[in-house]
Amino acid sequence: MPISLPSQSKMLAPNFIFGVATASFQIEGATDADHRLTSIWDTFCATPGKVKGGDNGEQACDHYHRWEEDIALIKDLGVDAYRLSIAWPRVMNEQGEANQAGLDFYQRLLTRLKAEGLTVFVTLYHWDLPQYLEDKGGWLNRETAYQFKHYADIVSNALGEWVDSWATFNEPFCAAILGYELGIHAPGLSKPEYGRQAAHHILLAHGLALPVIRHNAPNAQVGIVLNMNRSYAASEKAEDQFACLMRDILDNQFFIEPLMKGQYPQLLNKVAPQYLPNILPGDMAIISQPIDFLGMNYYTCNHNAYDANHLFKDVKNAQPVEYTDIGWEIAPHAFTELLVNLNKQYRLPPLYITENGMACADHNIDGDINDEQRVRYLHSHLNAVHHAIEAGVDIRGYFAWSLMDNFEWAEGYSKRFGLIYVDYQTQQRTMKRSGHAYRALMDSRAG
Ligand code: IFM
Repeated sequence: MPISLPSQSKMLAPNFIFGVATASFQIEGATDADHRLTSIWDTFCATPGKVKGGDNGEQACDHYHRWEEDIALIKDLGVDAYRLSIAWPRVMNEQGEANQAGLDFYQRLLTRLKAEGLTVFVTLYHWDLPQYLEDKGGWLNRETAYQFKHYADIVSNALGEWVDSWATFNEPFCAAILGYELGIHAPGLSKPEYGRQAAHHILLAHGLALPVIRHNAPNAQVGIVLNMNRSYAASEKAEDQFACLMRDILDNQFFIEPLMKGQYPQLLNKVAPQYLPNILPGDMAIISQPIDFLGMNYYTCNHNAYDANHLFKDVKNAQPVEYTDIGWEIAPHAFTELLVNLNKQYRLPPLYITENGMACADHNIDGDINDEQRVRYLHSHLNAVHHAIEAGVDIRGYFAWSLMDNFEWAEGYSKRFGLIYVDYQTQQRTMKRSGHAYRALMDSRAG
């Protein structure tokens, strides 16, 4: 089955950007190279029971040494753009000075990406906080937001020449809530008030860094990447409708509303004030400065029933539906609805779909990785984006997650999201059927 779009789709126009995405800790490996500092994910991986199979990022896809081969693979896919992240622990030392050896790696990488004619999207923070900052409180410490501003200054100064688009953060929800409220990601803390305070400091860090990046890289666009799932109620019952509303508020609106409107969802004051962080005067104005784009990562939807202790609890869709290998419901219609609803709620800047994809239990059988389910997923979700554009949402690009299989956080290497299969024993890369199908879609645009 091919991945196709209606022939009149705006997504086939030359100015719509197609790309693939990765993140530093998930692919780079080489955790000891060139004076790299320890990150919170190194520590988390080394803590027994935190990551499936005891996996860690020491080797990952060895991209730190194989980046030339990986750029050739990006070119093979025929895409316009590549989205990557910078590892903070590689490019700074504990004194807060630049680590030139780490910056050199990214300079080589970015120079080649530009020489290959690719548009470069860089994320400054995709979860690998230096451990020494966590030891001082991490994102619970307001000072970390100022450290991030300094880091953004150093990196945008050193690398600005090659970067077309800067995102300050990837998925503040995951960094803050999974890391500090639910304890399932690094640093593994779990208190409701921690998650929201960490989120506030991350959003503050975003706002503090914006003018700095704009100053250092005036020709690039600057924004932030949020992840969102469409929330549904488990039933028509008022209490389940309320649960759904709270899920949407706590997971989605809590992150977008401060950016777009300079406030946290007002309903929290009434029904769940324990989820409101400490805010200092002026913070919300810093957070809500205009951005050039909003990145949106979408994978799935959720269904919610009322729970007296936690306001909502996840339930399975009562309808027979398809799930991915990581257990996420496949719901392309929810993707369109999410985008259209956000567009009604907010005056959004241009959007990029900065991640979308699925985990499949892939097997390499004599060089053929038959991931037809992923091909169907990409087809249906790209068409969901098309429908959102038709409904008036300003979407400028789409990045498949991910270029290649990689370290899937608490799932270790057990879940594969790549368009390219990675054999972790040999580090051999093999294009999956989804990669070939994505390439064919790219080719279909030519002329
Ligand atoms: O692998 C992650 C990525 O790092 C952030 N967004 C979701 C992906 C799949 O879980």
